Amino acid sequence: MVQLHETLETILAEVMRRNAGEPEFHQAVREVLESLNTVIAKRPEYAEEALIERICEPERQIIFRVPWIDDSNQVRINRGFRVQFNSALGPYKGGIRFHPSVNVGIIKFLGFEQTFKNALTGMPIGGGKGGSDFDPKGRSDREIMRFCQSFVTELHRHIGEYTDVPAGDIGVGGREIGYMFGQYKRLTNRFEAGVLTGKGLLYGGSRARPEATGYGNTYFTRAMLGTKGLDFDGRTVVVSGSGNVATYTIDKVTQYGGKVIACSDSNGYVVDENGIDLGLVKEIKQARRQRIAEYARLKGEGKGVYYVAGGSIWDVPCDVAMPSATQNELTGKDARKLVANGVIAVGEGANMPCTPEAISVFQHAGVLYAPGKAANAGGVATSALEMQQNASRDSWSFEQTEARLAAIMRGIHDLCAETAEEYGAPGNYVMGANIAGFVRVAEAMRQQGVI
Ligand code: NDP
Ligand code: 2IT
Repeated sequence: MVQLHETLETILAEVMRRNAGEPEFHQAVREVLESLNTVIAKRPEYAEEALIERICEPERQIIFRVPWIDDSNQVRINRGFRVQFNSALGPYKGGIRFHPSVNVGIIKFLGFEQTFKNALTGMPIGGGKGGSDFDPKGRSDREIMRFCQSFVTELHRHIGEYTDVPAGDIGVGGREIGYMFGQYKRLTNRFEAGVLTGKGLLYGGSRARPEATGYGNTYFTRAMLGTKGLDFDGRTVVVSGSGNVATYTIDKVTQYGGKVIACSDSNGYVVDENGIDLGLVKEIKQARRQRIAEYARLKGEGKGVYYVAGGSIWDVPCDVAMPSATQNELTGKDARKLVANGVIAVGEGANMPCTPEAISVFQHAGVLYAPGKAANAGGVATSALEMQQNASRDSWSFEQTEARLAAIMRGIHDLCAETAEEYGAPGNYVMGANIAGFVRVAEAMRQQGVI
């Protein structure tokens, strides 16, 4: 652990006291504060007027009851959250997560990270995050619809195209956004396309939004490899998860000549030494909504195809690791295993998937490491492009949208690399991303007075 400057240590202690029992939030704040050691030495104005303390305190936190009726007519209760973290750069923007592990600390860490990520994109969006402890697994389509309708019946009064613009995250994809949009429209009597992103193409969605996070991480990781004269071509890659981010990471890595040999879900991982068959993953996950174990069953075990229940996907030797499932899924032990197996780069598709110990292992071993708040920013950046299309009542081609995404990711990569260099930590993308994101948010807040 990096020793914090005295001022920052005091700020962290206060954040931990005020947000007791929220370890993920503490972890996310600590990482950013560690990067600010050099900033406050160089730019002392950023330690004045409680600017850092204000950035660590969400502007607004909403917690609400979500009652709904299941298929057996039983009344169920879940808890809904929206943390509106920071609006210095634009309306709050960030996804909604449906997962039983969701609590206020998880949503807070995600909203905090989102604020800096959104700043890095250069788009006019503030940071927010929401969700529920609702578990969509095994629920019928009708149950999902009723849940989404009830969730938005409360959420609708807090969101809007100029206020707060949610999108998807774990457990929330195109289907759920559709149900939420439909209910928002009924409640407000407004076809307000810009209130949600990740919509279907027929009613204001953007081309390339489903692909954007996975594609974006691939562009970022490729740019990072490029700084050492390396590329994906001929490399073996392991991608954890098999949801939205993982799927389109596999797609783009394969297009660049990489061979993705493993992916996973929360039950276990599948290895296919011939290269993961993406069509089959999509059939299992998007059409049938089944477990990844089905992959090995349908392909037939043997000939380089096998499924491992439980276990760690990071035991599979690879050149590039792209964690794309959830927070803290890659531990220090996993990182040591990856390093021993010769990993050269790690690109985070998920939010905070590597533990602090894992990051430290990679950095000390000289492994190229791209933090999620920079590498996975392509999703939210394309959401901002969706808002732009909605505002101008336009619809861009796939090629045009993807070209904008690629340019934004190149911009984020270069900004992080240059900022790391400027602050005396060349090649350290964690420092680069945290400092560049922080400076943009902090500067906008300074110009707007004590807010
Ligand atoms: P999905 O719901 O589409 O997929 C999530 C995948 O991760 C599933 O395979 C899921 O397995 C697995 N997973 C989820 N929770 C756990 C867990 N606790 N342990 C092990 N595996 C788990 O979500 P996304 O692909 O959208 O999101 C993945 C990550 O990327 C998240 O960290 C999210 O915050 C981040 N992200 C998403 C963006 C987006 O645009 N969607 C943008 C930027 C970041 P199972 O089905 O078994 O639960
Ligand atoms: O973590 C993320 O950046 C997302 N889940 C996407 C947010 C968005 O508003 O598109």
